[in-house]
Amino acid sequence: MRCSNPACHVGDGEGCAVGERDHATHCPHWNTVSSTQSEATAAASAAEDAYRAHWSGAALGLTDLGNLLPRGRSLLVGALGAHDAGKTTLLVGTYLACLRGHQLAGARFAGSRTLGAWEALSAWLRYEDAARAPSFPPHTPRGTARVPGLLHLALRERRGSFRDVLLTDAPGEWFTRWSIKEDAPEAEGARWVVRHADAFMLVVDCKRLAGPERGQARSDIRQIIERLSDHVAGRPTILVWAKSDIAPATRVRTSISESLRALIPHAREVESTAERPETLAAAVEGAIQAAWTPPRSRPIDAPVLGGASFAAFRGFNAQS
Ligand SMILES: Nc1nc2c(ncn2[C@@H]2O[C@H](COP(=O)(O)OP(=O)(O)OP(=O)(O)O)[C@@H](O)[C@H]2O)c(=O)[nH]1
Ligand SMILES: [Mg+2]
Repeated sequence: MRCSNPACHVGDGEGCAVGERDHATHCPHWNTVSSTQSEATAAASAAEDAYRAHWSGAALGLTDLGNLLPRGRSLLVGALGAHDAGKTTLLVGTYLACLRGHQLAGARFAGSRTLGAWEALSAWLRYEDAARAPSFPPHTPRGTARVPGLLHLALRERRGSFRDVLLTDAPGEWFTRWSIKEDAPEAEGARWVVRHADAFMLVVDCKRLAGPERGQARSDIRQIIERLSDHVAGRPTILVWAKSDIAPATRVRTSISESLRALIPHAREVESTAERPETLAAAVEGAIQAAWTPPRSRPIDAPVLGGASFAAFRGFNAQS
């Protein structure tokens, strides 16, 4: 049985979206369902006196954002890059740094609605026993979703300012497709990220740039930079040289940096490697820091309206 509120998944075993412990009796949305059904659920939930949160801990989708975003300022960091570039590794490294008490952009970890998703990813990196050695998380599945899975970190600064930070964990194939053909149906998720992100991390795979496919890798990266430059419109951008433990040839790196400077001049460059986990969090931190305070709007130019006394009172009259 489902609740009449489309953003509520109480019927799937989660908590009530508006926070009612006994949703069957008190929630106005649930009460719109037939009364015999609600009596049956009321009896069932009376036996279960525990409070359940109205989120599952899995990566967030669009309906979850409707519940989360009204509570305060949020910022969306889009992680762009080809398949296998190292996007998910960057995100997991950031979560693990938060668990160790690391601050991001001067703010402390203050919770997450996607703990289940974070833990599912970071379980791959943890040492359990000798029979199962730690490994990198698996490839992000392409699936059929139209928007990426969003991982959530709530961060609170010492002075009290608070942000819900959403990090996109999208499959690299979306961005490669988008860079080749912007309006391709398979690139819908990439278009969503680029439209909504407050800051971008463009993740570049140093290992691929140093390997036999370096020619193709270089032209793929240039294509993504070029496509992003059409949409970036001044939003903070960080190019992350991921897997920097394997250095590409200097001329390959220089040519990519030159393309970046020509097309997205305000972009910054940082390096990260899983061999030094603190560099993973530092790269993500750079993007969060840059987007923490939204850009100020441009000052309004008050027009000079002539000699009308009302306009003079408003301070618009240059002659008075
Ligand atoms: N040498 C080296 N290899 C790395 C590093 N980080 C990730 N890798 C390797 O790169 C692979 C891909 O990393 P992911 O983080 O899953 O890449 P992704 O960009 O999320 O890939 P998709 O989900 O397929 O788009 C991992 O399985 C590792 O084998 C690093 O810092 N150094
Ligand atoms: Mg991934």
